[in-house]
Amino acid sequence: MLSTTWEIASSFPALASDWGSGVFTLNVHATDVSNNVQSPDTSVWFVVDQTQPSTTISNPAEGAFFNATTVIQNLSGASPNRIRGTATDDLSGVAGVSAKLVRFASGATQYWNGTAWVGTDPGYVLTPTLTPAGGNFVLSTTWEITNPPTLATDWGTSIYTVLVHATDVSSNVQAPDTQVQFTVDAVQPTTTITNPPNGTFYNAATVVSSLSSASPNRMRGTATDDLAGVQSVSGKLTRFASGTTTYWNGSAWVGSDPGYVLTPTLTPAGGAFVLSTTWEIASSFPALASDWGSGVFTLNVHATDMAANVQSPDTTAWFVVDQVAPSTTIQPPARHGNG
Ligand SMILES: [Ca+2]
Ligand SMILES: [Ca+2]
Ligand SMILES: [Ca+2]
Repeated sequence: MLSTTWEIASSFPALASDWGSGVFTLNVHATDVSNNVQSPDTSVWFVVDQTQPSTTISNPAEGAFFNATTVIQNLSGASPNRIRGTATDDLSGVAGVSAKLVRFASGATQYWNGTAWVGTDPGYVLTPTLTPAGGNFVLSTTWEITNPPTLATDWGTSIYTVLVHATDVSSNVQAPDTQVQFTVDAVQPTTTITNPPNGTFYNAATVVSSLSSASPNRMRGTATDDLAGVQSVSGKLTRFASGTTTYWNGSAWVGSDPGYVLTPTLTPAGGAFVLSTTWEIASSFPALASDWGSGVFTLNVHATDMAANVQSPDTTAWFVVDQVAPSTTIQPPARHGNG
């Protein structure tokens, strides 16, 4: 017989656990009826890889906050300012990484399909580029998404989740996905000033009892945010008296603007997703009537949210401190008569 086929029909590794993982070589040779033995052997190599690849997401960080400017700078910019991470495999190599970008807005889940947000899950349509390119025995690579939302208006204001998984050359698919959640907040926080009421007149006693005493008799108000949460409130106190504007620097009135040196305390404390809080200037305020002096005062405050959106313009209240008693004079009665 001059031609035949062969097949290993018994005694092979029967189970995946028999095979294990590794690089295998199969050697065969034939022997003819005259006992000539083929040399060298015919051989093939192949890989059995039973282990999933893995991924990390290095940008954005879990729980990150972005505003309309920083989301573009960090996630929609030139490399490396994109959604990115690493992919690794144990043996056969990283073949590809698949990604999905989801947001939760207005009570609905939406999916980025590469050009728009849609209501139906299009699957893992974001195909990151790999550096180095994936392939046989590429055990470590980085991935980067090149088609995220490109404009701040594309991003909008929402809570987002990036989900990624890698597939290896042996078609093992990572499960579950690696994911991070982050927030894009494009909306400024707001503040109110509840004390002093705008346009209030104080004297030496009432300015101290109303603004420089124990809580709640201090300069105070509220701060609110739409999504990311109130991070801080900043305040400035200005006095106009005798034709001159001066600024409270925390301990004295000075001629050059020191900026927003008053740092109110927040109750509850500011932080992620704290949408409503109250603020109070609890320290470094003018404590005594003599600290206040007399004049027309303006209190400026603004809030900053966790996404670094700064309220603009400030919320302001003006008030008067007048410590001088009015004076009266008695006009002598006019003399009558013909002088
Ligand atoms: Ca593998
Ligand atoms: Ca906000
Ligand atoms: Ca007066």
